[in-house]
Amino acid sequence: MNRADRLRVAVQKSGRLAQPSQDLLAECGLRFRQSRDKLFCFGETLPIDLLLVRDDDIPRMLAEGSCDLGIVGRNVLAEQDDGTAPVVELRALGFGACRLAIALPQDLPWNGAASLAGLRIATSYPRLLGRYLQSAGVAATVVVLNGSVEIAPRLGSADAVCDLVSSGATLAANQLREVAVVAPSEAVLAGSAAAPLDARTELREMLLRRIE
Ligand code: PRT
Ligand code: ZN
Repeated sequence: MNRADRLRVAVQKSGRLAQPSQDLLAECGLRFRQSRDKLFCFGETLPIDLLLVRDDDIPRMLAEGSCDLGIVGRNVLAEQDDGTAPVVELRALGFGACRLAIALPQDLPWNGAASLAGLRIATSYPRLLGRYLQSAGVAATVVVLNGSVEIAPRLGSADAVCDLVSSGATLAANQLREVAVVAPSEAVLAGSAAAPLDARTELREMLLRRIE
C-alpha cells in the first residue's frame, strides 16, 4: 500500500496523554483495529492509522516523516525543537494541562530569577530551562536528570528543580515551593510545517476540522 494514501498519527502508547488522545480521535469518528503487538492501529472508518509510541519519540518521527501528525505535550515538542526541525504545533487540544516551573526548597529566598544565580537546578528540560535562564540573564548550573527530579534537592545533587507541575502535590510532598513558570503546556496536535502534497493533505485538513 502506498504510504501517501493513508495518514499516520503518532500518539502516546501509555501514560497521561494516551487515553485522552484516543478518546479525542474516537470523538472525531475514527475507529481502529489494533495489531497483535499493540503498536499499530489500522483505521477502519477512514484511511487514518495510529502508531502507539513513547511521547519522546513523537517530534523525531514527525521530523523524519515516518508519521504525519502527533499528539504530544507542548513541553516535549518545545524541548526537542533545536530550530532546525520543520515540526510545528497545529492545534492546542485542551487536555494534559501542566506547566514547567521552577521550585525551591522552603529555606531558599526568592526575589525573581536573579535568585537562581550560581545555583544547581535539576531538570529533564535543559533546553527550555537554558532559554529561560538566558533570557533572564542568569548564570546557573543545569543538572540533567531523566526522572525523580523533585528529590534532587533532598539528595544534595541540586539546589532547585525545574519540573512539570499540575496540582503541585508532588512539589509539596518534597517540601518544594513553586516560584516561577518557565513554560505553560498542554497536549497539542503537531505536524510538519509543510503538509504533504498527496491524499494525506485532505485527510489532515479533515481531521483538523473535526477536532475543531
Ligand atoms: O512513557 P512515555 O515516555 O510515553 O511517558 P512519560 O512518562 O514521559 O510522560 P507522562 O505520561 O508522565 O506525561 C505525558 C505528558 O503529560 C507530559 O509530557 C506533559 O505534557 C503532560 N502532563 C500533564 C504531565 C503532568 N500533567 C504531570 N503532572 N506530565 C508529568 N506530570 C508529573 C509532574 O512532573 C509530577 O512529577 O506528574 C507528577 C504529579 O504532578 P502534580 O503536580 O499533580 O503532583
Ligand atoms: Zn516520555
